[in-house]
Amino acid sequence: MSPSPTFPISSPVHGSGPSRSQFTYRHLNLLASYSTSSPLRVVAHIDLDAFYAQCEMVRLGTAEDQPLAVQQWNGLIAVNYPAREFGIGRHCTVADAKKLCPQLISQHVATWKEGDEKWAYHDDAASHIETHKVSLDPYRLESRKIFSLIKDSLPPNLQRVEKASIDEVFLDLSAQVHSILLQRFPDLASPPPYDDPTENLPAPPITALDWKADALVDLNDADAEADDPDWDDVAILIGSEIVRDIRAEIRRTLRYTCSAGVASNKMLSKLGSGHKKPNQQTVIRNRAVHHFLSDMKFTKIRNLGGKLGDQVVSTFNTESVRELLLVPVEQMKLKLGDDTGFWLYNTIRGIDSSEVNSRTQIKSMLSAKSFRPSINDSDQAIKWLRIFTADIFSRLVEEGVLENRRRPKTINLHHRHDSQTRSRSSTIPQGKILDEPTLFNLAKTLLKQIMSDGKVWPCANLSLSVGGFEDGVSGNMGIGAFLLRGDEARSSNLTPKEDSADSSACEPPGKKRRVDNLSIQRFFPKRETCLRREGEVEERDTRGEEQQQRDDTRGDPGSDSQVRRAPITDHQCPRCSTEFENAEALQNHLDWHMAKDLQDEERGKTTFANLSAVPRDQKRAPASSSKKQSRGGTRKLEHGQSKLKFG
Ligand code: TTP
Ligand code: CA
Ligand code: CA
Repeated sequence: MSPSPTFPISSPVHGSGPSRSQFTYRHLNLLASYSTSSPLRVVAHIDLDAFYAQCEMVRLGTAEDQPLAVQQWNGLIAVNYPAREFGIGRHCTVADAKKLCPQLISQHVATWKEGDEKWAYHDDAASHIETHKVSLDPYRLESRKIFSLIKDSLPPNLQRVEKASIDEVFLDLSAQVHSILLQRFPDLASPPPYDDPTENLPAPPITALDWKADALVDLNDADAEADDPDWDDVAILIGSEIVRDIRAEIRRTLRYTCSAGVASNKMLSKLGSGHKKPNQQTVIRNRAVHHFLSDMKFTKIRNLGGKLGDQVVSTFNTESVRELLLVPVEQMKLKLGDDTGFWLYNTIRGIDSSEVNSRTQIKSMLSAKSFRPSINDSDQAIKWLRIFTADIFSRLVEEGVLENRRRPKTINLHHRHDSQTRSRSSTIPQGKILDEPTLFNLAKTLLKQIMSDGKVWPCANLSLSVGGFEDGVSGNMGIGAFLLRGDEARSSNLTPKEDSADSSACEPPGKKRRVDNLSIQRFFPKRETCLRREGEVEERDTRGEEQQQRDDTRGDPGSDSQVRRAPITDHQCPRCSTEFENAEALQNHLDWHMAKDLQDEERGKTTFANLSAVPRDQKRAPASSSKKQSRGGTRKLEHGQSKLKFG
């Protein structure tokens, strides 16, 4: 077989190389089925550069080199790269940033204004924190466009895309890479010698790969570079070509730049996307993993930034991967427990078998506001409930509530007065289209319930959430069918997705591993742990939202109170490790957890106790809000959105 023209030999390497690959036919076959145990696996992570700032640049049509930051009240939540050159970062106040760069455009995020029916960009928002609430809808909308474009650029039958937050996705490219490998190297499709899948593959008929402009993570050992490429290198190269094309398409069509990492698993690909920014992609070949990781602080690794990371630092008295690599697995298990020790031992060696999970549907949505000063009567509270319901409803529309694709079953109102927190929840009547007035009325009823409970004013925080999402009528049965069939449609079609055909495409990792990992859940944000719980699909669905909510909390919606500044270490959520600027922001966030706990609690029940009070000290939490479907453009809130001049 001659070298494929798609693999131009950029720098021929000496030596004839081994005639057999170190990989087997079985490894190749596993690639086609997204098996996490294939050593040829290819996973990419794409993260938008300075995302909110780019959204504003695109919307406002600013020049590429114009310094711009996104402002929330008097702080900054996103800073574009031209502005970063002036030393401006999230830690800056608007005033400080303007001193550093007088020509900086500081665009305030869109807000819902008390009494308004729709969010908008208000010039005076910064000085009206008491009557405005931040809306991230503009960014969610752009996020969805990007996500759809990514999905559309992949072959429909060979894609696995996980939306990991408002501005990032993981792609498992394994099956697509497998199919391209077979096209380019047809010999690979031949049966293995003796029909034995454990036979080694022939070596790739190439001696050097053309990585174009990719940032290749170096090898520390020059000899390792001299070794001819094996199939894992070729697979990652193909993955990297796919990612380069996707990034070019995002740039061409939507005008955003993003950075990407291409590697053999999620952990490494995420480290890769952050390695060189902006607008670059980093490839971490298997042969480079050791060198790449050993130079790193392990606190940069996913899941090791928070509480677990702190524990590891204090246990082993180092932040360095290189030093931690010297610790034997037995000692890690002894000090951290069997499961955590084993997990850490693998992680710092670049081993991560978590799946890319394309079913990140949201399970709850939350809209909340902390009041400073507190609000004092029900009229004020009701004005906010109107905003919350409009906010949630617009997200429900995007989630397909009008077509009954998905709808929530429960609504929860959470109220804080002094240190006392009260919650009420209720079921959302099924069998008819869920509209905004229905939600608003339910919210008002919940408020009345809370008010009948005793002294409730002044109120420092209100949050409204909906949850218990179920899949609705699917396929071509749209809204008309639902209107006609009502309860009948609901009872026959509201089946959980677990039963749907594609759930089997996301086989969870082996049961043993999931059980093994249970005991390390306490260290991780819910989004990480949920993969390993029972009730796989339900829990897994939370991940996207959790991350989204973390975005939300940082950018605002959840708490609406503080802009997160970095670095922050004092106010970390003990439950999900998110860090906050001060105790109040953390308290708001904990309140949010509690609201979510209540929802989770409710989710477990088949029927709800009618509007019952729920005690405060419940534990556990997921999150809210996120989206993935691209939208049609004709529904009510679409028009609201179209006020924006994106692109
Ligand atoms: P990030 O991806 O963390 O950062 P970024 O996209 O602004 O910059 P980078 O090029 O380094 O990736 O966050 C995505 C968006 O989430 C960010 O644009 C704004 C929002 N966000 C906050 O609102 N507050 C925060 O503290 C962080 C970290 C992000
Ligand atoms: Ca980003
Ligand atoms: Ca990000």
